[in-house]
Amino acid sequence: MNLKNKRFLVAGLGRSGVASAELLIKHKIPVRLYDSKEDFDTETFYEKNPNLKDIEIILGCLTEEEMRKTDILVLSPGIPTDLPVVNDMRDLGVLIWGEIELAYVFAKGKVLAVTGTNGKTTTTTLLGEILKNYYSDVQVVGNIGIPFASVAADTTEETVIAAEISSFQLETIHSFAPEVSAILNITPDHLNRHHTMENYIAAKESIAKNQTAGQICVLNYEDQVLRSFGESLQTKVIWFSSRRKLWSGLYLKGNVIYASEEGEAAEIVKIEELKLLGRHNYENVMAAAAMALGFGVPPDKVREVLLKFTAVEHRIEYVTEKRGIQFYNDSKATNPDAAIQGIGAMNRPTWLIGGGYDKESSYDEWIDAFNGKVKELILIGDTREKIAAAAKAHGFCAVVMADSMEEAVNYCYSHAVSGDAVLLSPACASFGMFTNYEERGRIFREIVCRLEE
Ligand code: UMA
Repeated sequence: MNLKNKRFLVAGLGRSGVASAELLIKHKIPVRLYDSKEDFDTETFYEKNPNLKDIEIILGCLTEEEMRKTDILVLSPGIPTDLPVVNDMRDLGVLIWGEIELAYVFAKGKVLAVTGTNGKTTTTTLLGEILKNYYSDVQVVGNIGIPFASVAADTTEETVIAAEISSFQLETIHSFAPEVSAILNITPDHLNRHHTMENYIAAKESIAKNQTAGQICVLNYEDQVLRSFGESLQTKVIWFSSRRKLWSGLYLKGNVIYASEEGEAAEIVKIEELKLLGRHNYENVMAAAAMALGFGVPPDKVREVLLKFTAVEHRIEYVTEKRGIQFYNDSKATNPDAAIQGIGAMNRPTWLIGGGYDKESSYDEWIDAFNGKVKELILIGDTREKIAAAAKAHGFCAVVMADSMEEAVNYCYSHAVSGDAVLLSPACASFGMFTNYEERGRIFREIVCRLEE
């Protein structure tokens, strides 16, 4: 398809929209921008994105005339694909692409793509580190926070791309075909967006839909949905399992992770040599290793990275599980934007510990992002009254004050039930109670580890 003659409309003016528009401009392709938020601050947007200063922005409702001026609509992942405006444009014959599809069409090199309900970020980060240990030009992109479109123009045939891809992003791919894909697990999530579990599963599974027989799909053998999916695939499947020995694939047996081909097993790493903890992390390790090995990275190059890789500390960092309650340290969320990601990552009812030093932030969007997930908000630090007032103004009244981190953690532990999560994601800086966010996170972890089971 000759894209030079196409008229693009980029919808959603967040990170994906900006990167998509900049990519199109680099290729000298006409583009207009659209955001449904009527009071979107275009002045600040142009200031922050000087490359886009001459590009028209349409806000609020799109008229049919505007729709008809479009050949390809590039949707940001946060925009549902079944909105009336998207349906109307589809009916008018407009092609609906996601940012990932756009980036893929322009990018050179090879893509290794990771999806799944949990563990995507750790697996993609680890995969990126392994690839960097063997290839000289590696990019780590996608849902992890760096839009694929932001690097697509800089790629060459030699570039190797590790991409974290969400179900939202997969809904709008058409030709996207990674050399190696992985689906880590599928459990209910984002059902407000996908409506049914079937739709959510279909979105996740579509990561492999364009892959050919020579390409690879890495799948979790212990996930029933993925087991039957893998059995139906034409693509080569590499299985991994943390529960049983496999004839072919990666598996955890005793304290060793093995890679086996037709019954010939070779040790990759012992779990006590890893710095990542927990069965879910061993699965992430196996998935990243399976992808890298399948792509052609030598086992010793994989192992070198496995030995030194640590969890992304203080960033939605899984601490431990006690009495069925999972604890997460997101101390690095020192502002409401970062804390929105923290709560966004939770898929259990959550006891949220927040508050700290007052940077005069607005907490409204953070509280809106609670989205029914927060059972109670436990507040510490200078900002606690201000956040409590904002929460109340938004109709969220389950707020408790604590005088120390210890009191906050103990409160959560004595009220939470099995299946809940406790998340430290303060939305504020740490000053006043701690030296920095690292100390705050460390103290949280220590208190959690001391809790009696
Ligand atoms: N908007 C509309 N109409 C709508 C909805 C949104 O115009 O109906 C506009 C908003 O007003 C805003 C813009 O769209 O201006 C925001 O777009 P976006 O929500 O797609 O956000 P981006 O900044 O482009 O970030 C997206 C991903 N966000 C979502 O999927 C919600 C980021 O994942 C990702 O890191 C980034 O692209 C780069 O690829 C975040 C996320 O929460 C971390 N992902 C979910 C998750 O991990 O669970 C899937």
